[in-house]
Amino acid sequence: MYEATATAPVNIACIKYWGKRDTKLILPTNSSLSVTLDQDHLRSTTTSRADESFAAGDRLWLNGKEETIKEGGRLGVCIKGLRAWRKQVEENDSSLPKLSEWPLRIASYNNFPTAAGLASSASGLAALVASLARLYQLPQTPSQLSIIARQGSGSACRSLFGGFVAWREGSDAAGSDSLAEEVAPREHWPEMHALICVVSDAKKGTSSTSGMQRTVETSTLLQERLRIVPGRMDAISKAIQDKDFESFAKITMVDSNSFHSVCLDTSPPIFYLNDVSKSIIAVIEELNRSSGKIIAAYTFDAGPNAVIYALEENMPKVLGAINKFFPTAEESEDPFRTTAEDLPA
Ligand code: 2P0
Repeated sequence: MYEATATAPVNIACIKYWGKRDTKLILPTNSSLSVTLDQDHLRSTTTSRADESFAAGDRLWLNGKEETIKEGGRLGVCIKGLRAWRKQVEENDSSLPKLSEWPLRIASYNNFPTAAGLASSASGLAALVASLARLYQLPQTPSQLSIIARQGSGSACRSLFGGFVAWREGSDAAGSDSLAEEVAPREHWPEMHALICVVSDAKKGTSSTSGMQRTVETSTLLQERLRIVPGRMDAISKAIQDKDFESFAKITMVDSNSFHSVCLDTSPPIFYLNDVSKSIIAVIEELNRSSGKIIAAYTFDAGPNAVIYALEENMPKVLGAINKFFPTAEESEDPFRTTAEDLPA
């Protein structure tokens, strides 16, 4: 029996992926850029085993519950792609065991609620691809593996790298250049911290996959977004290189708002933000105004939960504001008793 385990963290996009130009190959309508969170908090861990004596057919468990691996489905495509690479490696070296011919057993765990708008598909698929690549001892680089992970879930390709990561939309119809690349490693800007505010851990209403397809089909505003995003990709990459927090934050917030605007411009409209999310926006805008400079950036994905980026030195101030206005249930029966207007100048 051969076995390998890999972990992959969640990534949170600053420039959002929203829309596919090819739904089968998962090719995006625009490039995106994200920050991969540290391993110790939100992550998926996947163990893959190959054994000649396993009954025929691959099987997979997600958080202890068996999931069907459909032929041609997203998981099936990832497994097939990695197996094909292993087969090539075996053909070049006949001394290797024929792992590509053996059935697989795969178990994956998240250390956070699945489908709570916390990008579980990204870390899950990235951990799956990383564990199989390790099991099969593939020589591929993380960028090459990201091409496979992308076909499991678009945002998963970015979780194969730590730090600041770009997913290039690419121009090839087959998707060979639609891959993830490191913009800067975590160590380049270790002062960058992320605060996750779980507004709701309920499963989200409109899935990203169906929501973004509806946006592509019905939103005219999306065309304007697609015109603007390339400039934002360049500007935020430069902000990261220069460790220019204010520029990074401005672009992150405006792109989150642009993404939620195209959701609203979709027919029927998609609402991911709730009243608490909108109050968090107000608190952060007011915190930045009263600080005389931008010290925090909010961003929201396909759900109401906020992620707030801030430099380590400013995180106590951000936490203070969030805790004041959004005390946890134990601290207050009425989380709405104060408003952004009450924030001290
Ligand atoms: C992102 N999201 O860039 C954006 C922002 C959600 C909002 O990537 O259909 O789960 O599997 O490719 O990757 C969520 O989309 O969609 C996503 P599929 P995915 O993080």
